[in-house]
Formats: sequence, structure tokens, C-alpha cells
Amino acid sequence: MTDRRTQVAIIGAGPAGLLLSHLLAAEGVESVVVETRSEEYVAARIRAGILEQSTVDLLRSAGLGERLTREGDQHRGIYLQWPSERHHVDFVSLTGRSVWVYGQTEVQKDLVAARRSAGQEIHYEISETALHDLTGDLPSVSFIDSAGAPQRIVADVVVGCDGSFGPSRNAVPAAVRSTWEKAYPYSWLGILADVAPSTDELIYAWHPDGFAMHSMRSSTVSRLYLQVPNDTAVDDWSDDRIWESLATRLGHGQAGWQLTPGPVIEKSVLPMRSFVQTPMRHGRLFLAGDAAHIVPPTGAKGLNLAVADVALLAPALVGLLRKHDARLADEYSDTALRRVWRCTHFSWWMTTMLHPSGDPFEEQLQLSQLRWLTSSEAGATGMAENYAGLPIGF
Ligand code: RFL
Ligand code: PHB
Repeated sequence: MTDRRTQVAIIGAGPAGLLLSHLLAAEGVESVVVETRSEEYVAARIRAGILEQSTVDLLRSAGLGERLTREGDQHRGIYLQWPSERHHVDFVSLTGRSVWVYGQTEVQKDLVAARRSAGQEIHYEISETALHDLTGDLPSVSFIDSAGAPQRIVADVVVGCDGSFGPSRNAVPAAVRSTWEKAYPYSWLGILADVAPSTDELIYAWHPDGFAMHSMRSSTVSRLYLQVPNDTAVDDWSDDRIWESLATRLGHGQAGWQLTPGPVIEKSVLPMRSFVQTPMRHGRLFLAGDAAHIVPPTGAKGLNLAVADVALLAPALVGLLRKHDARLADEYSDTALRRVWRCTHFSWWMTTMLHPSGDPFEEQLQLSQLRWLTSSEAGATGMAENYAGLPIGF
């Protein structure tokens, strides 16, 4: 077993883990990152597409905004629609804040490039990650490296940025942790298509057949989703069937608008759930991002929430490790959870408003809510404030 001593051991090289190592390095705090997957696999995973204003501001101020500014597409708002109606909700005029279309794959590539040029130590393709001595002064993370050799990182602090399936959250003893969870009775079938988007901004569509959404990655690549039953097999949906359903749900009563189909590059089914684990700190273990909370994708919050956690955690760890000031670290869990619960509520609210449940009473309430949101400035402003994102530290 080889021991390596560092200040912060970070488990997971997704956006939360890499951004944390980047922000810590900028303040002179050393970290080592470990990751089960390969660098290529992590960078190719197709996930989030929308960045909030505060995420963009943070990435820019951290020196990660150059390509985002060049290639990202700033959107003023979104379209909300239901049969025969389509309304634009303009976040900029309502709140002065906007959102950006810039894929998580691109954020990940920018982070990898920045960490590589800074010489960040990252161990990819590791296995058997285990956390030790989390309530002592010298916690550690052991693992088997890509060459099969046992390794151990001994640190002042361990941060679990290992997403929904990593070991960190379960390293908090059951007697100490609380979890809240909700599964939804539907999933999303998502496609990435090599075709120019048929819309200038995202469309969220309520339809009696199920929710549909038109998003995008660039001026030539579209991302679209369909509500499907849980346990749907992706092979049951041919490309033709997907495009027909999208055209029906997105085009219903939209005179003069057409969905342009194109070659499907990727196709997958995503289950939806809400999950929160508290506290986000146990001894010298801190949790950030999907390791501590999961939201259904309807509100576009997951990646933004991971970034917001790290934006709080980095100064907290700098205070703890460089200035011997534990105040922000002690407040981290409570402060982060305020935003986590706000985003958990917003994601649940967007999800339950837009996915017809089959219950006729509930469906009338959904439509009533959509009409109110798109006709009342007060309603639209509440949605805009949550979607475009509350300031870091909210
Ligand atoms: P990640 O990205 O899952 O990274 C965790 C990393 O930890 C590694 N890992 C381990 N490493 C070492 N040892 C172990 N034992 C490990 N176990 C796991 C994993 O391999 C992985 O690399 O978590 P992080 O960094 O917290 O980032 C969270 C975001 O990835 C996630 O919230 C978003 O993708 C959610 N999300 C969206 N968020 C948005 O803000 N806007 C969106 O538009 C949006 N759309 C989406 C989404 C997620 C989706 N899927 C597939 C879940 C759309 C989709 C379809
Ligand atoms: C996406 O582009 O993948 C995306 C956008 C907005 C969402 C969810 C996913 O709410």
C-alpha cells in the first residue's frame, strides 16, 4: 500500500469534483482526485444542457469561461406550452437574469483541460474506493489504482463528489444521516439528434399523451425528451416512433410550426427521482453535488446545484485549512441545504406540473397552473427567479 498525503482527497472527477479541485488550487490548497471511470468516459456522458446565470458567473470568475462565452448560447427564457397554446416566459425582462445552453460535456472538457494544464493529480479507472477515519484528524481514502496497486490518500478533509451511486453518502453512519426520497411514476426517453433545433429557445410541452421537451446543444445538434412509462425498453422506440410522438406532442395546435427530424446520435431512458441526504458534512467528510442530492431533470437544476455546493465549499475549506477558521465549514451543510431544498421543490413542482398523471382532476389543475404562470407577471416571475437561478449563497 502506497500512502500519499494531501490536504483534500476528492472522490469523483465529475463537474463537482473537478471544479472543487480547481477552486481550491486557485487559493493554494492541494487536492488529489480519484475516479472510477476513464477520463474519456466522464467527458462523453451526455447529461445537463442548461447553465444558470450564477453558474456562468462562477465559471467565468474561475477562469473557465472563455469557450463558454464564445460557444455558449444565451437564452432569455423558455416556452411553456399545452395543446393549442405556446407562451414565452422571458426571464431577462422578469428578473434581469438569463440562462445559457452549454452542455455538461463541454463544461467537463473545460475543467479537464484546466486541471491538466495545472498538473492536477487525478487517478482515473480506480476501483474499491473506501473511506476511513472520517471523524479523526487524518481521514483517508483507499483504492486500487488502474495498474492494480493498492493506494491510500491521507488528507485533512475528504470530499464526496461521487454522484448518485458513489460510496461517500453511505460512509455517513445510518444513525447520523437522514434521507428524503421520491420516485416518479414516469421516465424520460432522451435523444440527441444531428439536426438544427426547430426552436430558438427550449420548449416544455404538456400534452395528454405525455410531456415532451425540445432542448438543444448547439445550432446543429438538438436534444429532445419524451415522457414514457417507467421500465420502458429503449429498443421499443424506433427513431420513427420517437419523431412521430415528438411531432404530435410538440406540434399540437401550433399552426405554422414544424419539428424537423434528423439522425439520432444517442438514445436512452432516464428514471426520475428526488433525493436529499442530510447533513452534508460528517466529521471531516463533506458531500457535494449528486452525492448529497438528486433532482429530476425538469427544472435543469442538477449540475447548477452541484456548482453552487462547490462555490460554498471551496471558501469553507480554504478557511479551514489555510486560515484555521472553521466558521464557513461549520455552516456549509445548513447553508447549502437551503438552496438544495429550494431547487428540490422547484424541480418537483416543474415535474408534477408538466407530466400528465392520468388523473383528470390533477390534469385540470396542471393546465390551470400553466395558464396562470403564462398570464400573471407574479406567477411568471416566481418561475423565472427559480429557473434562471438564485444567487450563490441564497
Ligand atoms: P457526477 O457528474 O455524477 O460525477 C460523479 C463522479 O463520481 C464518480 N464515482 C466515483 N469515483 C471514485 N470512486 C467511486 N466509488 C465512485 N463512484 C462514482 C463517477 O464516475 C462520476 O464521474 O456528479 P456531480 O459532479 O455531482 O455532478 C452532477 C451532475 O452531473 C448532474 O446533477 C446533472 O447532470 C443533472 N442534469 C442536469 N443538471 C442541470 O443543471 N441542468 C440540466 O439541464 C440537466 N439535465 C441532468 C440533465 C442529468 C441527466 N441524467 C442523465 C441523469 C439531463 C439528464 C439526462
Ligand atoms: C437538456 O438540454 O438536456 C435539458 C435542458 C433542460 C432541462 C433538462 C434537460 O430541464
